[in-house]
Amino acid sequence: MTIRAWEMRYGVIVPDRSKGGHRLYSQQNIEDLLWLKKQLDVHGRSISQAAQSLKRQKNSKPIEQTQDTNLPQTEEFTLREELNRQLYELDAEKTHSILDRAFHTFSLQFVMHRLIAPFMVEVGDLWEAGKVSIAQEHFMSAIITQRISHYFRMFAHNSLYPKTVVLCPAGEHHQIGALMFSMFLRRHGIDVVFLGANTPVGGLDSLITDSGVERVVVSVGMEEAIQSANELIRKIHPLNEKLRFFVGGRNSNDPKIDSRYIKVGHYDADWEEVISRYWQVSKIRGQVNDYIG
Ligand code: B12
Repeated sequence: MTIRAWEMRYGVIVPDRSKGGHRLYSQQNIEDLLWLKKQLDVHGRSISQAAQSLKRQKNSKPIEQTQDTNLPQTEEFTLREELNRQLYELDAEKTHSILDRAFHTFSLQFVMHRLIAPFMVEVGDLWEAGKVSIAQEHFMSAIITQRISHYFRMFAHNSLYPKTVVLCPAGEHHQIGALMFSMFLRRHGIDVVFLGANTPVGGLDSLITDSGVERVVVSVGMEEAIQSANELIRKIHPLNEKLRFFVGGRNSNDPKIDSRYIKVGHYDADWEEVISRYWQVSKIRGQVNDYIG
């Protein structure tokens, strides 16, 4: 009865029907049900929170095709559950080894978009529901920031690409999304200066004009940060009309955002398109290969 109620009310488990109208549960349906049950029993979440998380996971857009697509989806769930447990055990070593496993099993993009991003959203849900403290959330954010930053240094950059500054404007403390986009640029060989959270406009002008920066990327998660993102473009844009400005993040579609910003979507596929268009990655890569070849 409970399963049917979950199906009716939350629409997350939708079994096929036999000709006679009986429900036919697939292996995936069963795994989803077990996952939901675990969220309730082990993590003390409500069915509506767990169902929302499951829907979000299922609705997340497919990312670039990698070897990952052949791997069992259950490993992704297991890793996320193990990370979830670390919110309560707060064991840094174990958390790092879970992330080690994730990075060894899946590609960097996959770990960032399919594991870390949805997991952090879950952390936010739990925090909002009073089930996770700010200290637990900080613990996870700090470890994840360290891990992404660690990979950041491993990619060489190519000076033919436009040098890029990535920052969160004043009042914006959420920096993991900006770091993920920086990582993505860096992986494509772009020289990124990552300034991180809560960057005031004062002093940026000299950095941007004196160091050959050609692209400025801003992350706007909080509505309150829109004003500082707009102040930034108002002050910096007139210094060099050739500079291009980009905006991403949860509130980047807000109509209050200065229209000179080029909007970048949330997903990997959008990012690919933007960098090939505005950083001309494939074009320059061709030139480099021609040169080397
Ligand atoms: C971690 C966290 C924090 C940490 C951030 C640590 C850090 N170093 O980054 C700290 C403790 C600082 C924090 C503070 C606050 N937080 Co907080 N936080 C979160 C949490 C749990 C996760 C954020 C995160 O990292 N998500 C994962 C990343 C990958 O997702 P993302 O940032 O959305 O990025 C994705 C896209 O948006 C996009 N993206 C993001 N930036 C960019 C940039 C570019 C250029 C591009 C292309 C794409 C892009 O790409 C990413 C992948 O898809 C969220 C929950 C949630 N739903 O996200 C709440 C959440 C965002 N926080 C919230 C709140 C309310 C706060 C506080 C006000 C709490 C308080 N009372 O103090 C403060 C505000 C601080 C501020 N002024 O910015 C709310 C925001 C609600 C709202 N109004 O929008 C959320 C949604 C929690 C909730 N459920 O209520 N938070």
